[in-house]
Amino acid sequence: MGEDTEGLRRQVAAALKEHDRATAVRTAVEAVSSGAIDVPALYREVLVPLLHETGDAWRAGATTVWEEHLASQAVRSIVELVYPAVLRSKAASPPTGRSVLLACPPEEAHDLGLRLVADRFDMAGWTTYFLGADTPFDEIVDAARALGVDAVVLSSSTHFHLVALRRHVDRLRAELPGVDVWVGGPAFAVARSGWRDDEVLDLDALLSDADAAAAAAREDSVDVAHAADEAEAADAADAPHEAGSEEQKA
Ligand code: B12
Repeated sequence: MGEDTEGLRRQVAAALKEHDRATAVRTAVEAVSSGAIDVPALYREVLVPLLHETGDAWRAGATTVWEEHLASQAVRSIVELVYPAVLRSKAASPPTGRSVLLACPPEEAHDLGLRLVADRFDMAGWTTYFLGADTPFDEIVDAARALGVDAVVLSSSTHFHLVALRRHVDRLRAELPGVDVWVGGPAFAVARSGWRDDEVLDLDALLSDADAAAAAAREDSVDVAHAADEAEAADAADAPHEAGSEEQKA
């Protein structure tokens, strides 16, 4: 982490420690709008560590539940306020033509992590549909069908939700043939038995494959453009006669 990023993380954390939501939000949002930090680095190096520290402090009894709520709501405000920067980044990436529905399964309240994941899909050129926390199973199915998505991504933070999640994923697969169903989130860092590797999403791998495919597509289009340029140059080499004849005509 660069010194500036570390400084920003400390400023936002200090403001939240003082329960000063306005300063925390303004500091983070201005850092993005001034170009001091980009959104992926803000998430990775400032917001995620800050929330994890808040959770650790709560578990250690050093932070109250309301302070944890205050911090996570301030982070939510920051995330929504930098969404236009996410959309600019999305507009600059070639569209993948793929779409993803992101939801927390029933009874899972932790949706902030998944909200950040949605932005990463957006920035990689996917079309995203984010449904948030505690989404009823049938609504996930209906939305996936109505929107015709290519993939459904579910997040779980609490490991005691994993048994129910296994059931949901199996049912989703049966109800949505041809749709990729992936899971992820902190619960999988605690327990992963009973899950296949291809079910637990490796986001970096998926999005870097997509980046590589997009780069290859760009190269192909550059090659096509070069071929077109070369063909044009060859035509131009023949052209003097024609141009000359045009001139003569004129
Ligand atoms: C904020 C918070 C809450 C908020 C949630 C706000 C919200 N809408 O999201 C509220 C107050 C609602 C809450 C409630 C509870 N919480 Co809570 N909470 C947290 C806290 C402090 C931060 C979570 C967070 O937002 N993290 C920041 C995000 C950005 O990080 P992340 O979730 O890890 O996500 C990142 C990656 O994991 C990944 N990711 C996430 N999802 C996915 C999905 C895919 C597919 C992929 C590829 C990647 C991915 O991408 C993200 C970006 O890098 C954590 C502490 C911690 N260590 O995280 C506890 C924590 C998750 N909570 C915990 C608990 C126990 C609870 C409660 C049961 C408390 C209670 N007794 O009521 C309830 C559960 C409610 C429920 N039914 O789900 C425990 C979970 C323990 C466990 N191992 O199961 C934690 C770890 C706290 C602790 N240290 O014990 N909580």
